[in-house]
Amino acid sequence: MRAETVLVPVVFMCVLMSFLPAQSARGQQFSEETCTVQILVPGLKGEPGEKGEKGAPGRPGRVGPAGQTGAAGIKGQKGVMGRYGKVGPAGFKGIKGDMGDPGPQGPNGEPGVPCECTPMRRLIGEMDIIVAQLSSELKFIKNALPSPAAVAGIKETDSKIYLLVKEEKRYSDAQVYCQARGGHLAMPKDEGANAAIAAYISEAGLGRVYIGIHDLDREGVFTYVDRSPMTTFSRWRKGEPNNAYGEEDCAEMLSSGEWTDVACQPTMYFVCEFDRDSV
Ligand SMILES: [Ca+2]
Ligand SMILES: [Ca+2]
Repeated sequence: MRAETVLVPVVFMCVLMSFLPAQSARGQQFSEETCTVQILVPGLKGEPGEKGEKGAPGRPGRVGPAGQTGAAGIKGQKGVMGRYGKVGPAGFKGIKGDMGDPGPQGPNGEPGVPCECTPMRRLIGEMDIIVAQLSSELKFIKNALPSPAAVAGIKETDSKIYLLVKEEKRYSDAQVYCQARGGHLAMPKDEGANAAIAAYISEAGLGRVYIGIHDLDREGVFTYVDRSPMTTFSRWRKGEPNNAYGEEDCAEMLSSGEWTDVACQPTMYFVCEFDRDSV
């Protein structure tokens, strides 16, 4: 490479000089002497040059293949606590707890306003008595009435309460019915009681009912059903008691208030009697 570089300028110079006009002897001489050298040989190899400076960085290479998966790293530290989650659904109702301790005593109230309390106290006392009486009577009615349809209300006097029972029963069963409710068959012992029972029968539209009079213990000797003697009062109908057919040992009251002796086996309505004090 280096030899070719030297040879080319020599050949070029010879060809150029042959075409140029000869101006002088010196010029002609020079032309002939120069072009006589026809052998062209490469020059000697020169000494190694000095080491060049480091070149600029080359262009980036191509992207290499993906590397292998690395080994597992060391477990990190526990993170900070996260936010609270959403509120869950309500749970089941728990068991009732024990009663708490009594609270402290409250402050004293305001002083009351003076008033005329005596009349009010008296009124309240009277009302208490009425309420107690009504409660007692209500209790009695609930206990005594078999059903509302079976009784034509009750009849009261100052000392007695009468109950007309519209259930037909024999004399003995009627007495049992009245006794079971704390009373007995009606025993009219004075005109007032007799009139009250008679009115009761009449107002109910009835003709006759059993009352508590009989001669079951001794024929012809009538007593009240509680065996108390009949001494000062009686309202026998004219011609009664007659013990008809030899079998009339019980008594009924007519709506007129008069009494007759009748047999004890037939069933009919009856009137019970209760002491007001025991009700
Ligand atoms: Ca008789
Ligand atoms: Ca008779």
